[in-house]
Amino acid sequence: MKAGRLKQGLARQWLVGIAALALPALAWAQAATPDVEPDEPVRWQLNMTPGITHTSQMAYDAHMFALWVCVAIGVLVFGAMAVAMVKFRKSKGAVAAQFSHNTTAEVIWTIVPIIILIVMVWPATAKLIAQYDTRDSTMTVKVTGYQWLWKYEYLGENVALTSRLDRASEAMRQSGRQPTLQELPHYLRDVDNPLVLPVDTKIRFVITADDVIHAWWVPALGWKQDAIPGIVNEAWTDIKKPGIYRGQCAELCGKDHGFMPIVVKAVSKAEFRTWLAAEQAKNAPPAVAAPAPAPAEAAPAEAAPAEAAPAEAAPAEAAPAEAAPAEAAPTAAAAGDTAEAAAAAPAA
Ligand SMILES: [Cu+2]
Repeated sequence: MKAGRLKQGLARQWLVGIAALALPALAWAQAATPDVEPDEPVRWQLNMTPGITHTSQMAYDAHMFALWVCVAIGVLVFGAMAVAMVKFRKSKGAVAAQFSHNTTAEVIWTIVPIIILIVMVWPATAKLIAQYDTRDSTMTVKVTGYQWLWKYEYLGENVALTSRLDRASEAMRQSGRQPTLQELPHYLRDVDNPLVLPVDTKIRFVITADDVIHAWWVPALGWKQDAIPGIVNEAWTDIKKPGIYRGQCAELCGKDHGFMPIVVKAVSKAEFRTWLAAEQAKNAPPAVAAPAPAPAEAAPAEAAPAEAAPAEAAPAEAAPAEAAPAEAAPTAAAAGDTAEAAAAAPAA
C-alpha cells in the first residue's frame, strides 16, 4: 500500500516537472503575438533572434556555433562523469586509483581545448572584420546624438531630419500616469520622425555626438555604436526585411537618456526613392530666396538656405551652424521643428 502511494506521488512529481519544462516551449510557440513588432524580443524567448541584417545573422551564426560546441563538450564531460559514477561506484567494490600525474592526459587536455578555441576564433574573427568593413556602401547616413534627440543626415542627398520622442509618450510621461499597453503600445519607443532606410542596400553610418556620449542601438540590426563628441565612428547595415525596428540610446547621457528612442523604418528601394524625393522637395528653396550678399549671417539658419547653394558646398557652410540646433533643441520641443528654432537662435 505504502509503496503504491509513493509511486503515485513520484508520478505526479514527474508530470509537474515535464509541464514545467514544456512552459518555455509554449512561450516560444506564442512568439508571434500581434502586438509585438517583427523580430523583436518576446517574453520567455529562449534564444537570440537571427535579426534582419548581415551583421545580426553573423552574430547569430557565431553564437549557434559556440552553443553546439558547448553542447558537445557538455554531453561528453557529463556523460563521462555519469558513467564513472554509476559503473565505478563504491558499492560495486570500486577502488580509487592512487596515481597523481599522467603526462599523456595532461597533454591531451591542454591541446584539445586549444584546437577547439582556434576552430571557434577563426570564423568569429572573419565575421568581426566583416562587421567593420564599410567599403562598397551605396549611401551614407550621418547620425548625431544630442541631449535628447537624434539627427539624421542623408549625406549628399540634401535631406536631414531630427528624431525625438513622440508626443503621445512625452505627454504620458509628463502626466505621471501609468501607461497601459492598449493605450500606448510603444510607450517611450516611438519617435516623431523615424529614420527611413531602403532594404537590400549597404548603408554606411557615420556616428557622432554634439554634447555628451550617446550610443546608437537598434538590436534587430545586430550592432550598437558609440556616438562621441569630436569622434566619428563608423558602422554599416543592410536590412533584408521591410519593417519597423526600434531601439534606443545605449549610453547614460543625462536625465532624459531614457527618452531618446530610435525607430528605423525599412522600406523597399522604390518606396525609399519616393520618400527621399518628397523630403528633397520639402527642402527645396522658395523661388524668390536668393540671399547672395550676406551668406555669413544667413548660414546659421541651417538646412533651409543651404539648398540655395550647390549641394557640394552645403556641408561646409552648414558645419558651423551645427551648434545652433543643439542649443535651440530644448526650446524646440513645443515647435517640434529644429529649423524654426535655429532661425530664432542667431539673435541669442
Ligand atoms: Cu543618449
